[in-house]
Amino acid sequence: MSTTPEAIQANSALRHDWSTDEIEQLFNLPFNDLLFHAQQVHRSHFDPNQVQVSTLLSIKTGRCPEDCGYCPQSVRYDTEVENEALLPLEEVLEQAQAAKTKGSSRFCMGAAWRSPKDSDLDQVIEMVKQVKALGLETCLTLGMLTEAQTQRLKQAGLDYYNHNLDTSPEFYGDIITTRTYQDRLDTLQHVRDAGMHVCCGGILGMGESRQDRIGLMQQLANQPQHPESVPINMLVKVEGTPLENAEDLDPIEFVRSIAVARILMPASHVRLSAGRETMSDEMQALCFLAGANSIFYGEKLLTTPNPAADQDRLLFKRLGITAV
Ligand code: SAM
Ligand code: DTB
Ligand code: SF4
Repeated sequence: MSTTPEAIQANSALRHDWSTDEIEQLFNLPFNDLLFHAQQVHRSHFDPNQVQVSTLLSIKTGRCPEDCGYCPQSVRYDTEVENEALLPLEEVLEQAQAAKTKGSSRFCMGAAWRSPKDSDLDQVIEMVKQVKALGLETCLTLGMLTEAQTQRLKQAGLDYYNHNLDTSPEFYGDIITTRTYQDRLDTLQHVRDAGMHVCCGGILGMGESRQDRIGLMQQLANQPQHPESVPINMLVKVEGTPLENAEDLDPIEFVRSIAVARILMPASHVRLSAGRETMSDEMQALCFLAGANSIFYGEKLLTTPNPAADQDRLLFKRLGITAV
């Protein structure tokens, strides 16, 4: 594959027709060529020294009926997660204010539901309105949504909805059996139709093959519109889940995947999401060089640890990165 400036310019247009062969060719580039290509695409759409920061809060934790093989919150696995009912509004607002004070621009609220009940949604909508009123962007991840529910969330002013495809259609059934790939695509369509921004990505390091990583990237890039936000998670191996002993993914392959996501979805924020706790500073720096320009900020993801905010501030300082 050519890496001349002209070829890169042509390739950096927003495309929705990526073939698996083309994506494979990107993955197969010499590492330096791939990163150079990704960095050029990145620079044509973003300030390369700015990284968006979001903070996560689990607003309802554990006892989820789904069987996602990576997830510590599934009721089917014996993990150490402490179950918690829907948090009171005041507590959510306190956490949101703290996130804002620490420099987060987006507040993402996650619930361990297969899909929300309409009565749950009433309470969540109040959270969205009030978090927005603090001057933060809002994001929710609550599981599957109906068309009517997405309309209600849009009316409440929700900015982003996170719903991941997680992996390729072929590998998906090895990880989750309680909802289909098509169910996920349907929810994404409802979110898009309601006019909200889509946050959609996946997890690497679940024992999937290179071909599955290619399949995931293809699914993400070939949606009618690229997700505005693309979280790439490295599996956090949690004791008690079926994937607790999954084989480590080669970090270089992870960086390659970030670079491919950047090239395929040039104008999207690619988020270096779960799994940073076990990544070296050098690996994270390579991910930023490959085009990652968003992270989760704060000590905790939903239930698992994330690097301390101080540690991230120091890393950004060493790299000359500004949090936005
Ligand atoms: N229950 C909702 C759902 O599944 O859509 C929302 C919350 S769920 C925890 C959000 C996402 O977190 C999942 O789609 C998955 O991609 C990611 N996730 C969950 N457990 C993870 C783990 N152990 N490592 C990496 N990512 C994980
Ligand atoms: C996403 O792709 N990653 C975040 C967010 N979307 C909701 C969640 C990561 C969860 C990691 C496991 C945990 O902390 O429970
Ligand atoms: Fe439930 Fe979401 Fe965890 Fe799946 S990923 S078990 S749907 S909380």
